[in-house]
Amino acid sequence: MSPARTHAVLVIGAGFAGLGTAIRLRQAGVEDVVVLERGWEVGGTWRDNTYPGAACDIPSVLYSYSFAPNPDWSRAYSGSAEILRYIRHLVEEFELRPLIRFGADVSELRFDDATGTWTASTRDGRAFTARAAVMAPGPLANASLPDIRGLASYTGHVVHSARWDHDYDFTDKHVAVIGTGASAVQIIPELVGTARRVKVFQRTPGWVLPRPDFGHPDWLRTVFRHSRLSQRAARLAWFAGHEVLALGLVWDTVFTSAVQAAAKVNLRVQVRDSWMRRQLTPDFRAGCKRMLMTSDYYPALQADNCKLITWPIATLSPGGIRTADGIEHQVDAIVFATGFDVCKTGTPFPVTGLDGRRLDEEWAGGARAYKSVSVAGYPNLFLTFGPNSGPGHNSALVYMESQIDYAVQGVRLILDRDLRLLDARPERQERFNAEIQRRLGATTWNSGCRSWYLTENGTNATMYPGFATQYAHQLRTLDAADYRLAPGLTVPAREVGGHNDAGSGARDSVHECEIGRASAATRP
Ligand code: N01
Repeated sequence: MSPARTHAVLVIGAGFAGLGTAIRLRQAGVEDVVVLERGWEVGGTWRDNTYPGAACDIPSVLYSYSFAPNPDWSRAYSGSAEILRYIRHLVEEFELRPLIRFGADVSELRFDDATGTWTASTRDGRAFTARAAVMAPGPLANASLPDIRGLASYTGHVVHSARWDHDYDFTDKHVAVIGTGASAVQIIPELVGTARRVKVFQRTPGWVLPRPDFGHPDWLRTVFRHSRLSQRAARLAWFAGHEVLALGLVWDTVFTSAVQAAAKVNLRVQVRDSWMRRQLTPDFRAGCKRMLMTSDYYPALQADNCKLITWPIATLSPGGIRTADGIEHQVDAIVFATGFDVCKTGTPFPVTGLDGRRLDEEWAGGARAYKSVSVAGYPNLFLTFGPNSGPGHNSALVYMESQIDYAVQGVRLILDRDLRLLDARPERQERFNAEIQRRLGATTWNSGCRSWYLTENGTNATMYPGFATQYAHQLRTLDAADYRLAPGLTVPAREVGGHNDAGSGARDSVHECEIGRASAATRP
C-alpha cells in the first residue's frame, strides 16, 4: 500500500517520550508530525502498569517535563493514575490528539536511500512516510513472562504486573507473587491487604531504602500554582539530591558502601527476625540492580498472612508452585512481577537503514548508537532511550528531555537544509561507544549481578555511566560535524508537510555532499 504523502516527522509511540517529542517539535515550528501508537490510548508504560500500588519511585516534580510543570501533584511520589492524568493533560494542553494514529502497531521501519525518507508499515496494512523518524516505543513496553517449567500446566489465574487483571478479585484468595523487583515491592503490600494469604517467591533480594513520600499540602500547591520559580526550585533541589546519589549508585565507591550501610540499618529497624534479615540481605553492590524505594514492603512481608519463600522454583504444577525443597504451594493465582523483555540486542520491529542494513543484525552483539540517539547507517532516525541512555539514580524524564531536544535539532537541520541524509559518522560512534564501555567498567551495574541492564554475555547496552548533568550536557548541542550530510531531495518540497522558519539550534558547521546519492552511499 503506498503512503498518502510525506510528513515531516514520524514519531513511534505515544508514551511520555513520543508525546514530549511531538510537543517539542511543534514548539520548534515543525507542525507536520504523525504519532503512531499501537494501543488505543496514550500513556505507554503508565497506561499499562495499573497494578495496585503502582507509583513512581522518583518525585513527581522531577518525573515530569520541565516545559510542562504541574503545580497540582497531590504528593511527592505520585501514583500511576495521577501520572497518567498528567500525560493525558499534556495531550489536551498541547492539542496533540489530532496527530496521533491509534491502533498503528508498527511492524517495520524502512529507509529509502533515494528519497531520504522513512516509511513505517503497520500491522493493519497502513504505511506512513516522513523525512525523519523518532523511535519512542519505550524500553519497558513488553511484559516478560519467564519460561518457567510447567507454566502451561498451571490451572489457576495468571496475572502479570504490567497487564493487571482488574476483573479478578484477590479478596480471600491464596496468591503467589514471583519476583521481588521494583514492581513487586509495590504490589505485595497491596495484596497482603486484600488476599487471604500471599507467598512471595524471591530469587534475589534487593537493596531497600525508605521512600520519603509525603502529601503536598494545599499551601504548597498554591505556591507552586502562583510561582513557577518555586516549582523550578523544588525540581532543582530534587534533581541535585538525586545527582549526589550517583556517587554511590552509579560508581562502586565508598558511597556505595554508605548506601548499603543505610539500607542495612533500614532492614534492621524494619525486620525483627534475624533469619529473615539474612534472607533479605543482598549479596551484590547497591546500585547494581535498581535500588528499591519503599517503606511498606518489609512490614508487608512480616504480616501474618504473608510468607517469604527463598527456595528456588522447581516447576509450576496444575495447583500451584513446587519449590526445590519438594514443597507444593497451592495457590489460586500467580502474580508474575517478573519485569520486561527489554530490547538490548535487537529492535522492537525490523528497522532497515542505508543499503538495506538491518539494525537488529548490527545490534546482535549489543546495541550501540552515537550519544544514544543516532545510529550510523540509519540516517534521519532518532532514538529515545536508545543504547546507554538509562539512569540509575535520577529521573528518566531528565534524560528524555535531552534526547528529545537533541532530536528536534536534528530534525530542524534536515528540514532547514533540505537534507536527504543526516547520518552519524561511524568512526565517532565507535569512539563514543569505546569510551562508554570503558567508563562502564567502573560502575556498579558491571560489578557482578544479574539484571535487565545486561545482555546474556554481560554487555551493558542500557545504562549511561555518569551524572544526568553530563548526559544532558553532551546532548545540548547537535554538532553537524558529527554527522555525514547529503543534500538534495527527491521528495518535492511542496509534498512535505509544513514547518516554519524557527532556527535549528544545531551547531553550524555543516559539511555537505559527503555521501553520494542513493546507491553510492556506502557502509562505514
Ligand atoms: O522487573 P525487574 P520490575 N524465576 O526485572 C524476578 C521500572 N519500574 O517490573 O532479580 C523467579 O526489576 C527477578 O529476579 P532476579 C524500573 O526501571 C519503575 O520489578 O532476576 N524470579 C526480579 O526479582 C525497574 O528496574 C518503577 O533474580 C524471576 C523480578 O522478577 C523496571 O521497571 C516501578 C524469574 C523482576 O524484576 C523493572 O521492574 C516499577 C524467574 N524465572 C518498575 N524471572 C518506578 O517507580 C524474573 N524473576 C519508576
